[in-house]
Amino acid sequence: MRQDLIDQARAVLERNDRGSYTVPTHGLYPFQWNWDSALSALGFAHFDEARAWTEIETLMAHQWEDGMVPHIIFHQNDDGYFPGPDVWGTQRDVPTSGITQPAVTGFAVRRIFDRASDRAMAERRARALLPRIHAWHQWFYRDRDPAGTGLVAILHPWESGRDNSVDWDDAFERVPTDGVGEFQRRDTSHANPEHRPTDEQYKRYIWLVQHFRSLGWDNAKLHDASPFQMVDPGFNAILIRSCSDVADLADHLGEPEIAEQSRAFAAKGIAAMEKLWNVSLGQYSCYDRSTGKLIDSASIGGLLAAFCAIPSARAKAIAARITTLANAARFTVPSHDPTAPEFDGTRYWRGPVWLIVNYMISDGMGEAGQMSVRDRIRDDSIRLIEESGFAEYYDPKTAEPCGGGSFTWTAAMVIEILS
Ligand code: 9WN
Repeated sequence: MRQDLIDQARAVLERNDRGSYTVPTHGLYPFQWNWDSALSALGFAHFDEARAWTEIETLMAHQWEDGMVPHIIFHQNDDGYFPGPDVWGTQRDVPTSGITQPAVTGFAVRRIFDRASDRAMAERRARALLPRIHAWHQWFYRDRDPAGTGLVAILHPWESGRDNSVDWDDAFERVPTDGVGEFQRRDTSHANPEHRPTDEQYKRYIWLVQHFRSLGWDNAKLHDASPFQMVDPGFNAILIRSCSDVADLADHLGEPEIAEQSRAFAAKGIAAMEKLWNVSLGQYSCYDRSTGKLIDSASIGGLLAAFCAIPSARAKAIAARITTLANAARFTVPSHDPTAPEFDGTRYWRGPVWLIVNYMISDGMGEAGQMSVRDRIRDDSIRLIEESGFAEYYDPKTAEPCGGGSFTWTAAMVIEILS
């Protein structure tokens, strides 16, 4: 049965493989996405190590000169997705978006490196990737943390990867919609509109894109000019974990300067995470840098914090929180607390379970010695696949498959968990 699931997962990866990159799923997302690629490479590595390295190399080949790695690379024309390259207007030879996504690549490279059977290839390819990934991390701490707090801000919900999370609702009230004009969404013709963000949210997503475009996508200006500046614990935890992994890799590959700076980024970030602890929720939560306030939103972003080396008392509290959430839903970990009024079990990041986030949280729980929670998350993830196939996300109460089907990173996580 389990080998059967691994074989099915491999077929999903192969179907979405475009040679040197994979699409998240045919139709809905016809280009290369940043954190999808890094996490999908983990799945490829189990049956084709060279292909896994290529996935990450293709992503990093489109890094901007300032170090930023864009969230979408538009390798070929396809009008099945909105907003396309003409809306972004980033003026690059191979068009890309102008914002970034969670920096999970450092973690993925280290994991693929550690497990590689072809050691010579792994050394060669990791060595070439290391300075590029480090330059991305330097970009984050320079341009997204200009005051040197130790934590970086996202400037667009798409950067978090959790597009319509409840976390952004209040801040989004301050993002205007004037001047946006008419546009035609394409996502709602591929997926059930009830599973997707609302039109009102889309107008604000596009306003931010137009605003940043009017500033020439100059990353030295965007942070201060953005009405949306959000410090997301999950996003920061992923970056911190990647910095720690890059530090270890750099030690191994004889790059002491990269190791030292990466370790300093991680140490400062972990200390600063403490400011995001939300006593009333008993978990981490987002901090709105524009208003200077912690946001009382019980989302999975605050649990994903466990992906980096938070203090053991915090990891224990998160384990307890996940256990409580598990009692309110059949499948852990819902992307929003099922007892909260904003919870919506099928609408994207406002309730559904996502396997990639499950994987990262369970990994963090394992590192923290919280084995029963780790195993519960992994078991629930596989039960979801058995009941509902390789969907983009799932209703945590009913297991209803939501969003796109035959989803690459979902399949990659199944191979990771079962191999
Ligand atoms: C915008 C590709 C991406 C994921 C994100 C997910 C969704 C895009 C969209 O799909 O976002 O980037 O158009 O909805 O929220 O996490 O990387 O799978």
